[in-house]
Amino acid sequence: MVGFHPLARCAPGGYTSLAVAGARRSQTTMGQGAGVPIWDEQGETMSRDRLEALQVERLRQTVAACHERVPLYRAALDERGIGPAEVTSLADLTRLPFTTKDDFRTTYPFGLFAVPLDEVVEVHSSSGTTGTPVVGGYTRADLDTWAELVARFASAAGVVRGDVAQVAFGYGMFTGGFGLHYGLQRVGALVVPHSAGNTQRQIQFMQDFGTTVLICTPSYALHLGEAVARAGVRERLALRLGLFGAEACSDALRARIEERWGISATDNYGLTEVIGPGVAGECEFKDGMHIAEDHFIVEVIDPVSGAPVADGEPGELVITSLTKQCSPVLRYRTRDLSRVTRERCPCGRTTVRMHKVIGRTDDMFIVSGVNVFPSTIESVLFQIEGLEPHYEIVLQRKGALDTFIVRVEVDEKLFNGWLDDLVAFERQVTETLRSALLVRPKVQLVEAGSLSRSEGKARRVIDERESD
Ligand code: DLL
Repeated sequence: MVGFHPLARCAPGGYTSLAVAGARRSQTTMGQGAGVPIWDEQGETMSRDRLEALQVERLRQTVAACHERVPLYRAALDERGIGPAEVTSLADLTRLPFTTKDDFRTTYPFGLFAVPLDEVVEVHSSSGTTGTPVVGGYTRADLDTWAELVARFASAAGVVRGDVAQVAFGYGMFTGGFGLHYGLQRVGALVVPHSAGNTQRQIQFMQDFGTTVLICTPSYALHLGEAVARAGVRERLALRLGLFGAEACSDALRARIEERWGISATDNYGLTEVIGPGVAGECEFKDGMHIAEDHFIVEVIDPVSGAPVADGEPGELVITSLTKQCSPVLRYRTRDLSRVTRERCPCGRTTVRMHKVIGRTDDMFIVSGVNVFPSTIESVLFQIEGLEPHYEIVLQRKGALDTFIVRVEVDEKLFNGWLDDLVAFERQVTETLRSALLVRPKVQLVEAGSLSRSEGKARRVIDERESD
């Protein structure tokens, strides 16, 4: 990545919004939109002036806690000559130091905690497949905040008391299972804590318990949907909503899932370092995820220079927590690329919205000087008739040259048809990808069902370059 700007010369992602139908029962306050339930009217519809005053006040408290109780933050703040007294407006935010994943790793496991251990009641961690895991801790009050934040996006997506919500995220160190569990119970749903995997049993419980809401990664939703179709039991299910998160879900993938399941699917975003799920989530208008701004300040910066970018421009999300007691974060560099909009949403919420994550600065790869995001490849593939929504990208190195293979499943009918047709189709897919990405991949069309399926976060990119 050195020498290349992650956002230069990459094809833009599309952000079309899909309309959602369906009037909903609601026991919460209604927004100004089409009968949108707003879980926390006060927190979600505040005027800008009030919100910013609250943010400054909470930012000052957070900086005070970090300075007083976390040596790593104290050193960084002292070095910049800034303490809580200097935080008098939101403009002071940019004077604060950035926090990175490395800071979590060098202080592993509890070095960033701002409360004594006997006040910590729960910890979670990221999978740690790429190094030392990062750990987030929660006090009782943090768990309460977390439940509220998840309840916000769950009810914005249409979940109400009486729903039967099956959580197919992993329970354990991953924040997805427990975070959704707490929030959905807060809304009043009956929670089925199934956890990830065991697809046949998921389907059995969905039928037996009358599951109305499915919670998992979008890739697992696809996999589960295929298994339901194979079992021929879709009509026996009461499913109407999908709350998907933890990995990128392009609009094209969402459309496939909604069509196959016949449900309304929403996206939600979060990360272990910050709290887990609950940072942002879509409302029924599905045009960006509402950021819980009374709990987090989200900046968008140029990932190379660190300078802020204008609203609407893509950049790296940087998140500061405002209410987290156990592990507060100052200007955390997420490595997630997205953009924000301040335009008012018809739902009535006044919060800034972040668009779908375009990719991660560390996901992006460079071929012939062009930056390629896996999410762009996905968006293109999923719009081509005849392709199945399962693919993988293999990165290879030939001499000094990086190349990539896009392996994608094809509709059974096409695969079992004429070879000439298949070859022509492969050429068409290659050409479509080339014109969208500005570089030519090697495309391999493979039989439906032949690529591996994931039960959690899908692993789409296989990097074979190191082993050369
Ligand atoms: O994935 C938290 C979560 C759980 C969010 C359940 C939503 C639902 P981590 O395992 O720490 O935490 O992974 C965080 O996942 O930096 C993003 O790169 C990615 N990610 C999370 N949500 C989304 C999303 C959870 N909606 C990392 N779209 C983040 C795209 C997402 N990427």
